[in-house]
Amino acid sequence: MMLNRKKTGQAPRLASLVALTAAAALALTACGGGGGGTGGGTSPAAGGDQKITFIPKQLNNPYTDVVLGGGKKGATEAGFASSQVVGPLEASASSQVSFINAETQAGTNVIVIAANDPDAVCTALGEARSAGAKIVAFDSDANPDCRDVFISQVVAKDVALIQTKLISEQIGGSGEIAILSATANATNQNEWIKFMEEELKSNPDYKDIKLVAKVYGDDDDTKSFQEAQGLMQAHPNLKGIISPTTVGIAATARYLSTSAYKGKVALTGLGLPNEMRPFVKDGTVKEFALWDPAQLGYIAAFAGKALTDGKITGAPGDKFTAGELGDRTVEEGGLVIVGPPTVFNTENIDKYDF
Ligand code: RAM
Repeated sequence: MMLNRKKTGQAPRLASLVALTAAAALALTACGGGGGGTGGGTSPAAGGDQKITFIPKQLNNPYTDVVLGGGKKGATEAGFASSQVVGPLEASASSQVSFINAETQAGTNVIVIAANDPDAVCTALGEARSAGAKIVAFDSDANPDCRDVFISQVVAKDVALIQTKLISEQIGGSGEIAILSATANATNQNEWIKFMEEELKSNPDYKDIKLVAKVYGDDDDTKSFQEAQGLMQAHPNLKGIISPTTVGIAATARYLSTSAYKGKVALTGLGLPNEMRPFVKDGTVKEFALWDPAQLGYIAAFAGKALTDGKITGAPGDKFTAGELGDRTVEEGGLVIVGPPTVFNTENIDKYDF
């Protein structure tokens, strides 16, 4: 079953997820001032006294809000006594360390983290583990030595291949392209970019496509907008941009939509349907992709529960049940894959509400 909140009204049990997501967003906004902090509050006890804390890359990111909506729902259903969200306001490499340390001090049973840098969080995560915490990485992996499992939204290579295919289709198979990414340290974006570069080099279908620049908007809306503007100035022959981050693609679409490049320079990547809808409808963007972010948080909570209950250790072949999303198996490298990405375009975008 998908956690997709399709507007057609299927999946009634999940109808409340939108509300949960909105609640998480509000809680995060409320705690957003003053350089980050705790957010999300605590959920009512659902048995036991186990605590789970989610540490996203950053709090002020609409994608994060959807992920955490699913996380909160999963934490309650999995039976955690409390769940909370803490984290930095910007996604810099070491910005999560103090939050991890505070969870270690608090005796939190499960820390779920989207690492801003695979190594910068390692010492702190190691200390949390020594104190008894289980570590679930999600969205953006920590160094595998520092966590128990990684809940990966998609097979990394698949999401890279979709983006190269979409850009190739949109620029007619030839011309200059650029990548506008999140932070330069982000584990997830860097892995996708590595696969994209390999594919561009090795697939004969892409022999006439030239990657001329990689720039980083740091998952900051203003910086991403400026980087998009800068790309167009520096590369007047640019035919397309891939932005494998929801923040980057939305900011780039906003820039292109009011520029002379609208409809001429292609833009694809990973975006939230709700943010991208106006740009698909006004012709700035033809097609882009994403998975259902709520599923990521939801499955991470169940994986955390299975770990802290000693039902799994994160070894390949370990199985656990992720509520209504069913059974999941831990793969090689401690990976749990959430599901395939969906491609959104003018035909289907109105069916999705996240
Ligand atoms: C941004 C973040 C996140 C990534 C999505 C696609 O919101 O960088 O980590 O998974 O984009």
